[in-house]
Amino acid sequence: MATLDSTVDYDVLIPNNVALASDARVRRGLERWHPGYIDWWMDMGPDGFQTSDVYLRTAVRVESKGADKWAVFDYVKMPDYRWGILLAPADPNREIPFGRHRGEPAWQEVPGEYRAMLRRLIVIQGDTEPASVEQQRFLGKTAPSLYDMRNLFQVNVEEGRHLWAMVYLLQKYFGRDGREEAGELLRRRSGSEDAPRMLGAFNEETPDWLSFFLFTFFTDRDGKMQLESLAQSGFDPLSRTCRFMLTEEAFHMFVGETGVTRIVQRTCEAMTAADMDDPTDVEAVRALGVIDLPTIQKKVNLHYSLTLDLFGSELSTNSANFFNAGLKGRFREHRLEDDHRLHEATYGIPEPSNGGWSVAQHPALNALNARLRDDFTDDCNLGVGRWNRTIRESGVDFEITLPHVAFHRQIGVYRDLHATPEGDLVSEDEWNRHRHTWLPDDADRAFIESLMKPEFRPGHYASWIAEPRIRINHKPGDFEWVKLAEA
Ligand code: BYC
Repeated sequence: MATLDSTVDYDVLIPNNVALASDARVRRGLERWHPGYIDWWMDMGPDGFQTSDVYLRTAVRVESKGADKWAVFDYVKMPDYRWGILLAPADPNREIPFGRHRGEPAWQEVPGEYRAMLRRLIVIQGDTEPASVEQQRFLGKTAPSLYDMRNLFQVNVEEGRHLWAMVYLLQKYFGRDGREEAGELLRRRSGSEDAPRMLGAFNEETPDWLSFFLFTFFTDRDGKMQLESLAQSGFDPLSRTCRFMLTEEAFHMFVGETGVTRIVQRTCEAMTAADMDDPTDVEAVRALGVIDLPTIQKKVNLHYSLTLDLFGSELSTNSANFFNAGLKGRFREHRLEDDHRLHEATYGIPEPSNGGWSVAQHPALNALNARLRDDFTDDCNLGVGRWNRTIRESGVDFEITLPHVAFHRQIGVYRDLHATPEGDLVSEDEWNRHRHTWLPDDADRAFIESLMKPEFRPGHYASWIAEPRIRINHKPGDFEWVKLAEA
């Protein structure tokens, strides 16, 4: 019988609230997968810190009940982290909220006709989780503080747990091919020529801490949008899994947003202290040992555009099929007020017209990726607004903006266009001539890299980033977030 309590059973090899103890087949499958996962973590997880004690958050139940919080904090060596299988509590009356099966009871087993589609969605979601750990594996060595290092490792172990979440679904509901897919998730590698990760942005490098903060701001936010859409799924185990993953995901975006805020704040403080009022005087600002705002803007352009590609093509029959089938909904579908079937509805997509842009209407069912991407942009703009407030309050005259949707796209309806960040269409030659003013070039990368020196003393921060205002679990400023193991 399924566990009614939302507390996790930690007395077993694989902590869970899905009654694994009484599900011998799945338990054996997961126990067989476990050593490969640990091997992968040791090979591809944070390099050089596996024996350090890290002050980590671990989920112990799937919802907070009064004084009993859903997670506890303590020092843990990362390979000993309790990666578990945690699903949000079941609602026995839940119905499929959208698509052609709307109103039918949510599926507790995989609907045969949609098996392949569902497996594909779960595999793609699963593939991104280990990919991000691989992309970030060397960052610990250049952490600007122990606080930031701890946050990086927290994000990493939770991505590891999210992989477990998808592997559980594959093993429990997809039999032999689910087990094979679970193995493949450990075989592919970010950036590999032979066996790359499935989606573009997950094969890019995350070479420095500004990239890390922008990745967690933008790309983890794609994770949030996709998980919100999958949390609506008519396949109830997927919905419940994603709902709990979202609890953890919020922290990842907090890391990204506050990380960039602290960088911007430090830059503005240094400029003000040096009585400098031209933020575009890149060399002079860099000489202060901080990251100039134009370079941050270029990195924003890069990470935002790479992340837009993760939404797939603006017009997609796949997304229409996912929706019609009741497998993947819209962002917070349950809060939307329409027929949740979308047969008559349309959705506007910007397209070039007469040297400018106009909005063309398309069947809403085909435009679901564009809609989710627009919801993503709205969500991003809230955070960008907070960065700009920090700049404004310091008296510096600069504004960070998100580039036009057609800028630097590799996937979807804009991929063959050459658009500037403002959305002007230019020739390929002109675009290439200006590329270095819109996207980071080798000199920008070399400058950022030159700042990436480790700062491992408790309570100290690298020159280019401000101290955080909010600390995890109300710990004091000189708290030893990571107890580094002796070399
Ligand atoms: N790169 O109809 P299309 C996260 C493929 S992040 C390479 O345009 P569709 C996280 C596509 O697979 C969230 N290939 O798009 C964040 C398809 O291939 P097939 C991850 C791409 O299918 C940070 C073909 O092109 N979760 O959690 O409607 C840290 C035509 O596809 C790309 C999900 O994405 C690309 N960028 O939508 C850690 C949710 N884009 O089938 C974690 C699950 C498209 O013809 N996935 N293609 O061989 C989905 O919902 C959909 O698969 C996508 C694509 C939104 C990705």
